[in-house]
Amino acid sequence: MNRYVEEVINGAKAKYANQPEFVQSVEEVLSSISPVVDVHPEFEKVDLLNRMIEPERLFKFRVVWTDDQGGVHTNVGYRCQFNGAIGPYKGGLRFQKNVNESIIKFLGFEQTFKNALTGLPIGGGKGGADFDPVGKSDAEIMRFCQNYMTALYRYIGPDVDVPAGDMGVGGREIGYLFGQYRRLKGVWENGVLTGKGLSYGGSLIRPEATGYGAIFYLNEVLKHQGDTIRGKRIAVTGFGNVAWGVMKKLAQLGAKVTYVSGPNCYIHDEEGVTTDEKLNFILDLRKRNEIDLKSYADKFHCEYHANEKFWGTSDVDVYMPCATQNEVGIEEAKKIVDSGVKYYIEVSNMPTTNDAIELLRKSQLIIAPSKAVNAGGVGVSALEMSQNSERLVWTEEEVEQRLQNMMVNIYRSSLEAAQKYGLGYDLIAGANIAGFIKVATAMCEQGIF
Ligand code: 2IT
Repeated sequence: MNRYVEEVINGAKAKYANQPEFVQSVEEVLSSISPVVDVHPEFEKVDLLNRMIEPERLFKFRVVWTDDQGGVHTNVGYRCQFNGAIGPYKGGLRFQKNVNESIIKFLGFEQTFKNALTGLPIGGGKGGADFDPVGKSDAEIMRFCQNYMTALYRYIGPDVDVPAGDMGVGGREIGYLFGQYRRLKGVWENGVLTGKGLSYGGSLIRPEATGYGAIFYLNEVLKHQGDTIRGKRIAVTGFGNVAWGVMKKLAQLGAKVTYVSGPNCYIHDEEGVTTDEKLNFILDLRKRNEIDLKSYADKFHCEYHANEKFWGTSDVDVYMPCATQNEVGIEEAKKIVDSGVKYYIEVSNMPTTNDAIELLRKSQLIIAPSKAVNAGGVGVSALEMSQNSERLVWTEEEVEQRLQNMMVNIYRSSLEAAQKYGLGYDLIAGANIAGFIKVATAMCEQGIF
């Protein structure tokens, strides 16, 4: 590995030893851009890598809210403006009880390269709170969102920083956040948030975008192998917004999701999650913050396995983790390799630990990285910003066509970057390199700061 790269990784490990997810993402990205740094010694002269792993700004604030019984609760809110070299900071908000600085920073770091890959002018950001939405009433969610926005509104804006949803933040939460921003500012700054409702500036296809984009990307991978999507069986983890989009697009293309897992169970539905009735059932589970799939298995008469994961099953063609970070560690990776399944397509942000990725890479598997595969979500967010700026609304066909072109371009630019550095069909390194070069170039041209 390049000496400067190694020094920066070791420095991050020492300095941020208490931020394991962040250090993991730094090591993953920097180690794969090592061949680029080899041929660009000028990066070290301007200490580009240490600048790149340090967020431009990180807000941490108190969010206090009152529950329906009058009890008072104090949470910690975050917004990380990681890198603004190529556009306003852009990235979602995650409301989940395990949220901390390490998780927000890893997501912001990943987002920086992902956003660069979309080809659109958006910088990297991420935020959230250690607020647990599970079991909260609608009124409690609204009050939490309002108080979160009251703390944050001065520091964001359509040309400054544009949050969106992530885990625990969907259309309902974005509505409350937007309402509070508008109330406080007294201006129609429609593009301050994305993932909005259609009645007040949201984009068609934004809810579906991450999942649809992932399938458009998978389609390119399959084409490269002389394969097609029709008839494919897919195993997904998670049944949130992303997995739902994956299921819906697969059904349209004559393929199907046959395995779905939750945190403590999985179902095996050989007929696939393909009908509107099943897809709506999944949507409804998510709305209710349900974490079990027993009700799905009962209603649609399929296999249900409590306290088990499906890794290792061989009667699928593609594994697509769509749940959360580090869901695939070394044990899961061994089972995936042994299963003989050919494709491992990451969808959720950093679903695989670094040692697991290393193991998967040594096998015959074809692997695609989440920062490319899931970029359609933020990509359509950027299209929502465009529509808000021109105060126009694009048709479903127009947005979907742009999304599809974007995913094909992301796939191609990743592949070209890998080939340029002699790495062959390495979609992981290719995505990191293509995103890195764009951000690095913009930073270098803008001077030292
Ligand atoms: O991880 C992600 O890319 C998102 N949660 C979407 C971010 C966005 O700004 O739409």
